[in-house]
Amino acid sequence: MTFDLFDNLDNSQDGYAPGSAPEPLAEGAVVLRGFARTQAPQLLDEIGDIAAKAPWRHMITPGGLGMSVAMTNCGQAGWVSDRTGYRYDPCDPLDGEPWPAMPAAFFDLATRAAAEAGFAGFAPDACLINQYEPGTRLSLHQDRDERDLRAPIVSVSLGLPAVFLFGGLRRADRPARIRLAHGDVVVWGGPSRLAFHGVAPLADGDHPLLGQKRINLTFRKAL
Ligand code: MD3
Ligand code: FE
Repeated sequence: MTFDLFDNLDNSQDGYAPGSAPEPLAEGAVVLRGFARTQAPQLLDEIGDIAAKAPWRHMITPGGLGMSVAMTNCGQAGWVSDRTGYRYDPCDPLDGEPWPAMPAAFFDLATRAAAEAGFAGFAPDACLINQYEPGTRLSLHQDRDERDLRAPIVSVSLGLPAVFLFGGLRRADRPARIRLAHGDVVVWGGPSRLAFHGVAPLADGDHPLLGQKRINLTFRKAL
């Protein structure tokens, strides 16, 4: 007879038990399955407040194409893209106002996750918030607009599950496919910090908290 502490949870949307051991993905990259699950309703409340001030928008790449991911930001700086390039900007270009402050619950979650993964003292000053609907994808890219690449990036997945593509240091390296579900947190640091990565087109689904959406928070030390 075996006992499963998580027998009572409906994992059908998620597939993984919260609080399980950190799962190494690659050098410097660690998955914390379900780490954000209990805070998710509060995070979603805060995201609603942020989007009321700094609305979701589809940014334009320097190549002139609209991104399929809808984005907003909070914190001292926000990631923006337009015809002139990518940058971190202290203000929302839609209204020239500072981005909404990073909620304490966001900062707390990101610093606790980073510490679990060996990055004690991580102090994010920017949080990019990505919203996906079925069909939305994010093509392979590197995150290299941050000043200090020694700081990790912490990502929090909410809502519908996604297939995350995790490649190598060269664009041509064939990416691994990793399922990221509601509440999963990933810390990307060390040699993984400059890995190419992306998100496969989101599959249809219906999440109890988010309906037909996935939201991803990425915490960065940008400045
Ligand atoms: C690996 N977001 O916003 S999060 C991004 O799910 C971004 O919305 C994806 O890539 C999303 O830039 C993926 C996971 C992630 C974020 C940053 C990374 C993985 C990373 C930076 C370096 C290596
Ligand atoms: Fe990225």
